[in-house]
Amino acid sequence: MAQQARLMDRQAFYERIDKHELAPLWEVFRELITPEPRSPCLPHVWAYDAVRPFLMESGELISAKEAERRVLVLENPGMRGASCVTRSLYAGIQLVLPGEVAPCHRHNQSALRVVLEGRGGYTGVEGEHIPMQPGDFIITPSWAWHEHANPSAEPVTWLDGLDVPLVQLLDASFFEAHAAESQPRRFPHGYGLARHGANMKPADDDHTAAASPVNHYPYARSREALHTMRKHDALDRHHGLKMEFVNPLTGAAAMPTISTFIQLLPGGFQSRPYRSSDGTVYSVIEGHGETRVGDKTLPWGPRDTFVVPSWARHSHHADEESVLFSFSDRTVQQKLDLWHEEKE
Ligand code: GTQ
Repeated sequence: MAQQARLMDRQAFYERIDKHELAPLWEVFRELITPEPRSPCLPHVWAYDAVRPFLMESGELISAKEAERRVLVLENPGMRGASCVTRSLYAGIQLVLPGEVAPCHRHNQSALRVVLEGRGGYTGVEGEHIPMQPGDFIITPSWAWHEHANPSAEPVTWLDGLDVPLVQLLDASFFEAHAAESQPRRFPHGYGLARHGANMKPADDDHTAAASPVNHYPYARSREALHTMRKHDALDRHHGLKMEFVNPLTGAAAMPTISTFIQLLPGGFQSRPYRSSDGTVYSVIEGHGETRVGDKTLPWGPRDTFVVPSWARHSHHADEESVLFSFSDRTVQQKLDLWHEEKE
């Protein structure tokens, strides 16, 4: 009875302080300071074959120009309406139809692209036309002017990954539209890769920036590297053969807010269970397999996208030789001394 009265006194107290924008910590403490990550993010796979018809249908409903960006957002089923694939990251699948230009703009959100379909598109980044081939990884750094164009006869699609929710959390979003649909082209074909992607840098140029000066990591090169290394290197039990994309000037993650990786899993490979505090988005470049996340199984094939939440124990199985691109907020967590992993 005394206990009952005490609880009612507390409730009355909460109601009084509520009017003064005050609340008792002790009622929420255990939801705020959890013993380990407890994410609303759920594991999920978006099969490209299921998304593609809707994407093409959207192409008949709105132009790239009118939409600014014609994208179907990959909404994590545990966070519908929040435009996020993990708590900190956004993902979407973008379509540019033959003859279209998604107009030039810039924002301080950083973006990455993984090309899914089509061979004739390009992204203009700060005056360089970066050709888009399937599997290519392309960076649009924070505040870089960029437009997307498709002068070819086939549709071009790709996976977008942006740090939108992270920037939203910080209330730090800035955006500007360019006066022209396309910015003027200022550089020859392959310029960025020539300048910073040939294991050299311009002598006497000490300039470094948070984002990699290389905005294009062609799949042909990454694939070649993986296959050459595979002839010698032992496989990691948790990751197969996994490489991180880096800024060649610093060795740091290629993007300041998003870590990016590519990994080869040989046919029949079964990875040991693993978890880390960075919720991770995977884009399947080649191969078929499945990823077990807790008690859920995510089957995957080429061009599919799947997400593994923070701290969810998972393991990959490759039915055939497979290549997975992945991205997460790991580099942010590492800079803040927050990142953890656990290997079984
Ligand atoms: O291509 O600039 O998926 O600004 C979302 C926002 C793509 C882009 C997205 C964007 C872009």
